[in-house]
Amino acid sequence: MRIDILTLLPEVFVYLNHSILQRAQAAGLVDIRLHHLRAYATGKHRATDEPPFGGGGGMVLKPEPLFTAVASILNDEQVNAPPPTPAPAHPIILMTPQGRPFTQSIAQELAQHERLLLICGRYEGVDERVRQHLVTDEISIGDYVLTGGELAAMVVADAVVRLLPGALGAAGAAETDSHATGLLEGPHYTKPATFRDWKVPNVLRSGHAGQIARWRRQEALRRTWERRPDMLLTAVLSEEDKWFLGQLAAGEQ
Ligand code: 6GU
Repeated sequence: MRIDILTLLPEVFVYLNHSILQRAQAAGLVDIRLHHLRAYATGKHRATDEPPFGGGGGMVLKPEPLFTAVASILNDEQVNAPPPTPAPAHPIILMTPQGRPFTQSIAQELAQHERLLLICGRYEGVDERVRQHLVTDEISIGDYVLTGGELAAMVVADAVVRLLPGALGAAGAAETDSHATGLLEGPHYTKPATFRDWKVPNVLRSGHAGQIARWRRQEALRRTWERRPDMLLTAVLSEEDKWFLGQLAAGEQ
Protein backbone atom coordinates (compact mmCIF):
# COMPACT_ATOMS: atom_id res chain seq x y z
CA MET A 1 0.00 0.00 0.00
CA ARG A 2 1.07 3.58 -0.56
CA ILE A 3 -0.05 6.49 1.63
CA ASP A 4 0.68 10.04 0.49
CA ILE A 5 0.23 12.83 3.04
CA LEU A 6 -0.03 16.45 1.93
CA THR A 7 0.76 18.91 4.72
CA LEU A 8 2.28 22.26 5.67
CA LEU A 9 4.09 20.54 8.55
CA PRO A 10 5.90 17.42 7.26
CA GLU A 11 8.35 17.69 10.21
CA VAL A 12 5.75 16.56 12.74
CA PHE A 13 5.28 13.10 11.20
CA VAL A 14 8.28 11.50 13.00
CA TYR A 15 5.80 9.28 14.86
CA LEU A 16 5.39 7.25 11.67
CA ASN A 17 9.10 6.33 11.74
CA HIS A 18 8.89 4.30 14.94
CA SER A 19 7.78 0.91 16.21
CA ILE A 20 5.20 -1.01 14.18
CA LEU A 21 4.79 1.69 11.54
CA GLN A 22 8.53 1.83 11.02
CA ARG A 23 8.70 -1.97 10.71
CA ALA A 24 5.80 -2.06 8.26
CA GLN A 25 7.63 0.43 6.06
CA ALA A 26 10.96 -1.40 6.33
CA ALA A 27 9.19 -4.65 5.37
CA GLY A 28 7.70 -2.99 2.30
CA LEU A 29 4.09 -3.38 3.45
CA VAL A 30 3.52 0.35 3.14
CA ASP A 31 5.25 3.27 1.49
CA ILE A 32 4.38 6.50 3.33
CA ARG A 33 5.36 9.68 1.49
CA LEU A 34 5.14 13.19 2.91
CA HIS A 35 4.58 16.15 0.60
CA HIS A 36 5.06 19.77 1.60
CA LEU A 37 2.11 21.82 0.35
CA ARG A 38 4.31 24.92 0.12
CA ALA A 39 6.35 23.27 -2.65
CA TYR A 40 3.26 23.51 -4.88
CA ALA A 41 2.51 27.16 -4.14
CA THR A 42 3.52 29.84 -6.63
CA GLY A 43 4.38 33.54 -6.45
CA LYS A 44 7.04 35.41 -4.56
CA HIS A 45 5.72 34.38 -1.17
CA ARG A 46 4.50 30.89 -2.09
CA ALA A 47 1.28 31.69 -0.27
CA THR A 48 -0.80 28.65 0.63
CA ASP A 49 -3.50 30.59 2.50
CA GLU A 50 -5.42 33.84 2.20
CA PRO A 51 -8.08 35.69 4.21
CA PRO A 52 -11.66 34.58 3.48
CA PHE A 53 -13.80 36.44 0.93
CA GLY A 54 -16.53 38.27 2.80
CA GLY A 55 -14.34 38.92 5.79
CA GLY A 56 -14.30 37.17 9.11
CA GLY A 57 -11.42 35.74 11.06
CA GLY A 58 -8.71 33.30 10.17
CA MET A 59 -7.12 32.15 6.96
CA VAL A 60 -8.32 29.72 4.32
CA LEU A 61 -6.17 27.27 2.32
CA LYS A 62 -6.09 28.36 -1.33
CA PRO A 63 -7.34 25.92 -3.97
CA GLU A 64 -4.51 26.12 -6.57
CA PRO A 65 -1.64 24.63 -4.51
CA LEU A 66 -3.93 21.80 -3.34
CA PHE A 67 -5.17 20.95 -6.86
CA THR A 68 -1.63 21.14 -8.30
CA ALA A 69 -0.20 19.04 -5.49
CA VAL A 70 -2.83 16.31 -5.75
CA ALA A 71 -2.48 16.14 -9.55
CA SER A 72 1.29 15.89 -9.22
CA ILE A 73 1.24 13.32 -6.40
CA LEU A 74 -1.24 11.10 -8.23
CA ASN A 75 0.54 11.83 -11.51
CA ASP A 76 -2.94 12.26 -12.76
CA GLU A 77 -3.75 15.14 -15.05
CA GLN A 78 -7.46 14.36 -14.88
CA VAL A 79 -7.60 16.23 -11.58
CA ASN A 80 -6.77 19.46 -13.42
CA ALA A 81 -8.85 18.74 -16.52
CA PRO A 82 -12.17 20.52 -17.02
CA PRO A 83 -15.26 18.58 -15.90
CA PRO A 84 -16.70 16.08 -16.47
CA THR A 85 -13.75 13.94 -15.37
CA PRO A 86 -13.79 10.28 -14.37
CA ALA A 87 -13.88 9.56 -10.65
CA PRO A 88 -10.35 9.38 -9.21
CA ALA A 89 -9.04 5.83 -8.80
CA HIS A 90 -7.76 6.36 -5.24
CA PRO A 91 -9.39 7.95 -2.19
CA ILE A 92 -8.39 11.61 -1.76
CA ILE A 93 -9.27 12.30 1.86
CA LEU A 94 -9.51 15.70 3.50
CA MET A 95 -8.83 15.59 7.24
CA THR A 96 -11.37 17.96 8.80
CA PRO A 97 -13.54 18.15 11.93
CA GLN A 98 -16.50 18.30 9.51
CA GLY A 99 -15.70 14.85 8.07
CA ARG A 100 -17.39 11.52 8.75
CA PRO A 101 -16.39 10.18 12.15
CA PHE A 102 -13.45 7.76 11.87
CA THR A 103 -14.13 4.20 13.09
CA GLN A 104 -12.47 0.80 12.97
CA SER A 105 -14.71 -0.19 10.07
CA ILE A 106 -13.56 2.86 8.07
CA ALA A 107 -9.96 1.83 8.85
CA GLN A 108 -10.75 -1.65 7.49
CA GLU A 109 -12.32 -0.15 4.39
CA LEU A 110 -9.31 2.12 3.75
CA ALA A 111 -6.86 -0.76 4.29
CA GLN A 112 -8.29 -2.44 1.17
CA HIS A 113 -7.03 0.34 -1.12
CA GLU A 114 -3.76 0.25 -3.00
CA ARG A 115 -3.21 3.98 -2.41
CA LEU A 116 -4.55 6.72 -0.16
CA LEU A 117 -3.93 10.45 -0.22
CA LEU A 118 -4.51 12.32 3.04
CA ILE A 119 -4.76 16.11 2.95
CA CYS A 120 -4.16 17.93 6.23
CA GLY A 121 -6.30 21.04 6.67
CA ARG A 122 -5.00 23.98 8.73
CA TYR A 123 -6.26 27.41 9.79
CA GLU A 124 -9.99 28.13 9.54
CA GLY A 125 -10.46 25.66 6.73
CA VAL A 126 -9.98 25.00 3.03
CA ASP A 127 -11.54 26.69 0.02
CA GLU A 128 -14.92 25.04 -0.59
CA ARG A 129 -13.97 24.14 -4.18
CA VAL A 130 -11.46 21.66 -2.75
CA ARG A 131 -14.34 19.91 -1.00
CA GLN A 132 -16.57 20.05 -4.05
CA HIS A 133 -14.18 19.14 -6.85
CA LEU A 134 -10.98 17.60 -5.49
CA VAL A 135 -11.48 15.32 -2.51
CA THR A 136 -13.48 12.10 -2.56
CA ASP A 137 -13.93 11.78 1.21
CA GLU A 138 -13.68 13.81 4.43
CA ILE A 139 -12.74 12.26 7.77
CA SER A 140 -12.79 13.57 11.35
CA ILE A 141 -11.21 11.73 14.29
CA GLY A 142 -13.71 12.98 16.85
CA ASP A 143 -15.88 15.78 18.12
CA TYR A 144 -13.23 18.27 19.16
CA VAL A 145 -11.14 20.75 17.18
CA LEU A 146 -7.42 20.33 16.52
CA THR A 147 -5.18 23.07 15.13
CA GLY A 148 -4.62 21.02 11.99
CA GLY A 149 -5.21 17.68 10.33
CA GLU A 150 -1.70 16.32 10.97
CA LEU A 151 -2.46 14.44 14.20
CA ALA A 152 -5.63 13.10 12.58
CA ALA A 153 -3.69 11.91 9.49
CA MET A 154 -1.26 10.07 11.76
CA VAL A 155 -4.18 8.47 13.59
CA VAL A 156 -5.70 7.26 10.31
CA ALA A 157 -2.34 6.06 8.92
CA ASP A 158 -1.61 4.18 12.17
CA ALA A 159 -5.02 2.52 12.35
CA VAL A 160 -4.86 1.49 8.66
CA VAL A 161 -1.25 0.25 8.55
CA ARG A 162 -1.59 -2.04 11.56
CA LEU A 163 -4.40 -3.83 9.68
CA LEU A 164 -2.18 -4.69 6.70
CA PRO A 165 -1.39 -8.41 6.64
CA GLY A 166 1.98 -8.96 8.35
CA ALA A 167 2.11 -5.58 10.13
CA LEU A 168 1.46 -7.05 13.57
CA GLY A 169 3.59 -9.83 15.01
CA ALA A 170 1.01 -12.55 15.53
CA ALA A 171 -1.22 -13.54 12.63
CA GLY A 172 -4.76 -12.50 13.47
CA ALA A 173 -3.68 -10.10 16.23
CA ALA A 174 -5.81 -7.33 14.71
CA GLU A 175 -8.88 -9.56 14.59
CA THR A 176 -9.28 -9.73 18.39
CA ASP A 177 -8.75 -5.99 19.00
CA SER A 178 -11.26 -3.94 20.89
CA HIS A 179 -13.73 -2.63 18.27
CA ALA A 180 -12.67 -5.15 15.59
CA THR A 181 -15.02 -7.74 17.13
CA GLY A 182 -17.73 -5.19 17.90
CA LEU A 183 -16.89 -5.55 21.61
CA LEU A 184 -14.25 -4.10 23.90
CA GLU A 185 -11.52 -6.55 24.84
CA GLY A 186 -11.57 -7.99 28.35
CA PRO A 187 -8.63 -7.87 30.79
CA HIS A 188 -5.13 -9.11 29.97
CA TYR A 189 -2.55 -10.42 32.46
CA THR A 190 1.11 -11.36 32.28
CA LYS A 191 3.78 -12.49 34.77
CA PRO A 192 4.01 -12.49 37.72
CA ALA A 193 1.04 -14.70 38.64
CA THR A 194 0.85 -12.85 41.97
CA PHE A 195 1.79 -9.18 42.26
CA ARG A 196 1.36 -7.53 45.71
CA ASP A 197 -1.24 -10.16 46.67
CA TRP A 198 -3.22 -9.50 43.47
CA LYS A 199 -3.66 -12.79 41.64
CA VAL A 200 -4.20 -13.58 38.00
CA PRO A 201 -7.56 -15.38 37.53
CA ASN A 202 -7.02 -19.14 37.88
CA VAL A 203 -8.79 -19.97 34.62
CA LEU A 204 -6.06 -18.20 32.60
CA ARG A 205 -3.44 -20.53 34.16
CA SER A 206 -5.56 -23.67 33.85
CA GLY A 207 -4.44 -24.64 30.36
CA HIS A 208 -8.07 -25.32 29.32
CA ALA A 209 -8.30 -23.57 25.95
CA GLY A 210 -12.09 -23.87 25.83
CA GLN A 211 -12.62 -22.45 29.31
CA ILE A 212 -10.14 -19.63 28.62
CA ALA A 213 -11.92 -18.67 25.39
CA ARG A 214 -15.30 -18.69 27.18
CA TRP A 215 -13.97 -16.57 30.07
CA ARG A 216 -12.45 -14.05 27.64
CA ARG A 217 -15.69 -13.79 25.73
CA GLN A 218 -17.64 -13.22 28.91
CA GLU A 219 -15.22 -10.60 30.21
CA ALA A 220 -15.37 -8.81 26.84
CA LEU A 221 -19.16 -8.80 27.14
CA ARG A 222 -18.95 -7.58 30.75
CA ARG A 223 -16.56 -4.74 29.89
CA THR A 224 -18.65 -3.66 26.92
CA TRP A 225 -21.81 -3.82 29.03
CA GLU A 226 -20.18 -1.63 31.71
CA ARG A 227 -18.42 0.90 29.50
CA ARG A 228 -20.01 0.94 26.05
CA PRO A 229 -23.50 -0.55 26.22
CA ASP A 230 -24.26 1.23 22.90
CA MET A 231 -21.89 -1.22 21.16
CA LEU A 232 -24.04 -4.20 22.23
CA LEU A 233 -26.80 -2.96 19.92
CA THR A 234 -24.70 -3.73 16.82
CA ALA A 235 -22.35 -6.49 18.04
CA VAL A 236 -22.85 -10.01 16.62
CA LEU A 237 -24.01 -12.04 19.63
CA SER A 238 -24.52 -15.80 20.06
CA GLU A 239 -27.32 -17.31 22.14
CA GLU A 240 -24.78 -17.95 24.90
CA ASP A 241 -23.66 -14.29 24.75
CA LYS A 242 -27.27 -13.19 25.14
CA TRP A 243 -27.74 -15.55 28.07
CA PHE A 244 -24.63 -14.12 29.76
CA LEU A 245 -25.80 -10.53 29.19
CA GLY A 246 -29.14 -11.52 30.70
CA GLN A 247 -27.27 -12.76 33.77
CA LEU A 248 -25.34 -9.47 33.96
CA ALA A 249 -28.54 -7.47 33.67
CA ALA A 250 -30.07 -9.52 36.49
CA GLY A 251 -26.98 -8.86 38.64
CA GLU A 252 -26.12 -12.56 38.68
CA GLN A 253 -22.60 -12.43 37.25
CL1 6GU B 1 -9.37 15.61 10.90
N1 6GU B 1 -8.89 18.02 11.80
C1 6GU B 1 -8.96 18.99 12.73
N2 6GU B 1 -8.38 20.16 12.50
N3 6GU B 1 -9.61 18.85 13.87
C2 6GU B 1 -10.17 17.67 14.10
C3 6GU B 1 -10.11 16.61 13.18
C4 6GU B 1 -9.45 16.82 12.03
N4 6GU B 1 -10.79 15.57 13.68
C5 6GU B 1 -11.24 15.97 14.87
N5 6GU B 1 -10.87 17.23 15.13
